This record gives sequence, C-alpha cells and structure tokens, in this order.
Amino acid sequence: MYNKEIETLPLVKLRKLQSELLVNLVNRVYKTVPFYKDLFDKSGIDVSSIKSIDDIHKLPFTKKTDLRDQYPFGFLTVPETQLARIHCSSGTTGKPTVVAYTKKDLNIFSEVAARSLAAGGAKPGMKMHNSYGYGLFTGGIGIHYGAEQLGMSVVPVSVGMTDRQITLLQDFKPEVICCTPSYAQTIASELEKRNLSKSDINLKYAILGAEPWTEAIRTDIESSLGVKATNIYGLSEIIGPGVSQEAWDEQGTGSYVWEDHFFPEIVDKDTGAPLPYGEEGVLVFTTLSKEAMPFLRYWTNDICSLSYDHSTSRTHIKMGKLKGRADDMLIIRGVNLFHTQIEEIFTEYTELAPNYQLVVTKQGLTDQVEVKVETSTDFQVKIGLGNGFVKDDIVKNSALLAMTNQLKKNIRDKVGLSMQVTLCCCDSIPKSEGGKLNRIVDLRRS
Ligand code: DLL
Repeated sequence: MYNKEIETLPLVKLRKLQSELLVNLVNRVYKTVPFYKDLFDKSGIDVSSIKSIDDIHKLPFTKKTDLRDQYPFGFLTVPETQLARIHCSSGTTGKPTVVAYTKKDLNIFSEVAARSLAAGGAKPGMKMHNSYGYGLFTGGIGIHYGAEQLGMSVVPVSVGMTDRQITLLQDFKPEVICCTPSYAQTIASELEKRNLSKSDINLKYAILGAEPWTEAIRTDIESSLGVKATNIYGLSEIIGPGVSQEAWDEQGTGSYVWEDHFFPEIVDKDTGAPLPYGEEGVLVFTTLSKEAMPFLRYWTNDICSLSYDHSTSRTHIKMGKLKGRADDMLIIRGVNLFHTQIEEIFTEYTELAPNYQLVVTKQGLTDQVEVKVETSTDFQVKIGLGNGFVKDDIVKNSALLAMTNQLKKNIRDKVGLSMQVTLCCCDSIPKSEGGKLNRIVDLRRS
C-alpha cells in the first residue's frame, strides 16, 4: 500500500475526517463562490446546519451544465494567481469544462494516483509505459506524477504511433502499462501481427481505465499481454485518474474510492434521492479536500453501485464496474441498453475477437441496431477463411451463418431486443489509437 495509515483508517475515524472536511468546505464555497452562495440562499440552506458528513444530503447537486455556465473560472475559490495547472475537457458538446488545481491539489492528485498504481500492483523501482494522452486530458500527466511519486520511472509515450510503442515495450521492458483497455487490445493485436508475444515484452501489470470495459476484455488482455489487468477510474471534474482503483489481488470485487478526498454517493437518476449501498444509480462525488475548484455533490452521470468489502484490510468503499454513462444509455424501442450488456455476451464465444461497434438507425419509426463484431483469426483459419472474408461469405459459409444466428438468438434472449448481427473479419472495425473508443454509432439524430 502506498499510504497504509489512510488506506486502512477505521471507518469511525474516516467519517470524522470527512465531517471536518465537509464543514470546512461548505463554509469556504459559500464565502468564495457566488454560484454556491446564490444556490444556498435560494434553496434556503443554512450553512451552519451542515455539521457532519451525514448532512451531505441537504446540499444541492452540481451538474456539468453549471460548470459550462460558470466557464471558465466561476467556480474558483482562490485567486487565479494561485493556480498551478489548468486542464479541460474536449468540449465536443458546447463549451469545454475547465478544471483548475493549486499546488496542494496537484499533491493530492499525485497521492491518489500513487495509491492507485500501488493497488494495481506497481512498485517503486518498476518502469511504467504511460500510453494515456498527455495534454489537456488529465490521464497522461495525472498518472505520470503519481508514478514518479510512487518511485517508478515513467516512459511518457502518450497516444498513437503504435509501432514505436511496441519497440519501446520490447527494448525498455517496463513492468507496468497504463492505457485505455481498448488501446491495450490494439497493442496486443499489433504484437500478434508482428509474430511477437507476451514473452517478447516484460509486462506484469496493466492499469486500465477512462472508458467502460468488461471481464471479456480483461481476459483477452491478460492472456495476450501476460498481465494482471486492473481498473482505474476518475474524471477531470473530481481530479482525474485515481478517484478509484481496483486492487490487483482483489480483481472483480470493485475499485476502492479514496474516500478521504472524494466522498461518493449513489442517487436515483430521476429523483436524485440517495440510494442504499448495493443499489445501482448515478454516482455523485463531493471533493472534500480540493482547494482551487471544489464541487459539492457533482453529478457524474456514471451508473454503478457502492459497497463496503469488510473482508480486506483497506477500509474505503468500493464502486462496482461502471455500467456506462447515463447519457450513453441507448433507448431502443423503449428498452434501456448499455453497450456493455452486448459486450458481456461476446465473452461466451472464443470465435469472436472482442472488437465491436453498435450502429443504431431508425427505419420509419422503429429503432434498429446492427451489432458489428470481429471474428478471431483462429476461428477464421478453422473455417477455411484465414485470409479474411467479405459480407457475401456470411451467407455462403455455414459456420459464419450458424454463428450469426446463434448470436442473434443469444442477444434476443439476454437483452430482450432483436438486433441485426454482422460478423466482420478481424481488423476491419476501427481500433483505439489510444484515446477513448466510441463503441456506439447512433445515426438516429443525424
Ligand atoms: O477519463 C480520467 C481518467 C484517465 C480515468 C485515465 C482513468 C484513466 P475524463 O476525460 O474527464 O477523465 O472522463 C471521465 O470517463 O465520468 C467515465 O464516464 C469515464 N471513465 C473514466 N474511467 C473509467 C473506467 C478521465 N475505469 C469519464 N471505467 C467518467 C469506465 C470510465 N468509465
């Protein structure tokens, strides 16, 4: 553990710390952020009524639209001269959202990133190949400083130029790779193309996040790269990567949320009412310790559940795997659908390479989904189509046809929706170049 004292702090002490930080935070934002002062005054919230972390439900939510309305620096609690770094989101929809840090905030960022890397298996003295993007995205720089803080050496490769990344993995032999799960798959498939394997590199741990991924993808990455793959979660508004992390020896049981800095809640996506541990809803965070731009009850739009795991020595709460973002949820003929539900189905088939895309269209008034999924090279060789195949082969080749029908039935049985399934030859669906991969092409709005 990077910080054993805090990571194993008894819950009673953790609650006391959170309460002190919350009371301090609420008083600070009321005095320094006009947005919060107005909101408190309008909603009749008396700052002095917030006495402990148990009062957090009395506070209003902060939403992404509020950040856009206060663009760029409306949420600052310190003068701009005290800032040490500014990041912002890509702003594909409307204005970008800005997040700013003081030196103290950057220390917190490095601390939680270091804790996360250590929980993911990284140790001082190891080398880390960092393929998260450097720049306005918090992934690259955030993980970089965390690794240095932990005592690792960092190879700051960033995204793209997969050829060069493979050379560096072979030559420098880093034990740890940090990247999106889809990029880890790209690296694995490029290794295979070059007739290289996990024994030509020296990776032991892969710390993967920034986009949803499933157990199927984990299995694929672990076997192709020879790593223990763990989940790292975070978002710029809260700090960046390292809000939560899965432990390498507790895989599949959720990711520890570093609760001394980020207080998590799960609320109902329609009413905002708090939900009990174990129930799925929208994840909301209060940044208890952040200085420059703290947020009260920030509505992440991410869907998951929270629960304590009393069987381990770390005391902080765990968040389950993200189902997706509330705004990524497709509504198909009235049925709610996350692309990860389809991805889970692919786990049952060794015949498939788990690279896929969902294309949604409207025919007349009816939503249609086409599931495009790649077949594995081994399967193609087995059915005599080792050099690949075209759309026509799908109806001509009995193995491809049987596979298509089986998948259609399985999807209909499991998610209750009929979808068109198109098997694609390996390497025909766009792969990750390192950034976040979009699995959904929704053409209904265009
Ligand atoms: O993605 C920070 C990050 C960088 C996390 C590197 C992990 C590794 P944003 O660009 O602000 O920040 O995007 C945040 O990405 O609200 C989730 O919807 C999604 N996301 C992040 N981590 C995961 C994950 C970075 N492990 C948004 N699983 C979040 C699923 C994730 N989704």
